[in-house]
Amino acid sequence: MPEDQITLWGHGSGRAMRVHWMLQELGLEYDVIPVGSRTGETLTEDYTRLNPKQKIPTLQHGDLVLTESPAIIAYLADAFDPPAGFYAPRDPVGRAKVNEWCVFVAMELDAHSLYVVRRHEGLPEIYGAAPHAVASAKEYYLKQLNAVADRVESAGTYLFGDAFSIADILLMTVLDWGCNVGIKLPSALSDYQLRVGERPAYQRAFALNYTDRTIADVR
Ligand SMILES: N[C@@H](CCC(=O)N[C@@H](CS)C(=O)NCC(=O)O)C(=O)O
Repeated sequence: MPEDQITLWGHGSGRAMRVHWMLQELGLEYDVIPVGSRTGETLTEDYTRLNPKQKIPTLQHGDLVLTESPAIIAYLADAFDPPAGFYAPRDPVGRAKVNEWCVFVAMELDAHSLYVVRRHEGLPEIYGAAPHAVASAKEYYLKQLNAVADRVESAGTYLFGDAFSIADILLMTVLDWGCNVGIKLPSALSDYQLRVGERPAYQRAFALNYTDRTIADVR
């Protein structure tokens, strides 16, 4: 594969949306292989060779193959020059603070909260119905969101003030996801969601990622 070629495997999910969005923010050209989750397309021999976890998204950049949406967008922020207004610090403290928010969103809001809802409310036939776990995961998500609402109110437009970052990409995808499973956001975060949703790169990525849905459908 040419060393600068970028290929994104995956569409139709919030995790794939993160990568589409970051690529759009950076204005990069890329090929999309529209592999969907739970379609059987992640289970083929070819795809499993690329991503043994049989999940989307997967990014190829030249010879590099990368999985895990937070790691992929962090790589892209490092590998390419950020556009004006995009906060991609190169110093250890700046990177650590962005990373702190990224890990918080990926662990507390995604893995420990919404993914529990997804598994035990959305896919009971695979993971088993667990109404208590679902109720507690939703409650936990809302509790953790309070910390985010405080930050957004004091920081300004984005998590890091006027500058947009990969932490906002992750946060926005879990806010959309929370709305999609019927969780009402605190007003500071629904304002943030409307504001961030105005970004042209978000809208382009949304159209590419969710070919069968509009933004209104996920909110
Ligand atoms: N931690 C991974 C999660 C990837 C993931 O779970 N992807 C889902 C779609 S959002 C998937 O491919 N599911 C297919 C399956 O579990 O069979 C990431 O953030 O990239």
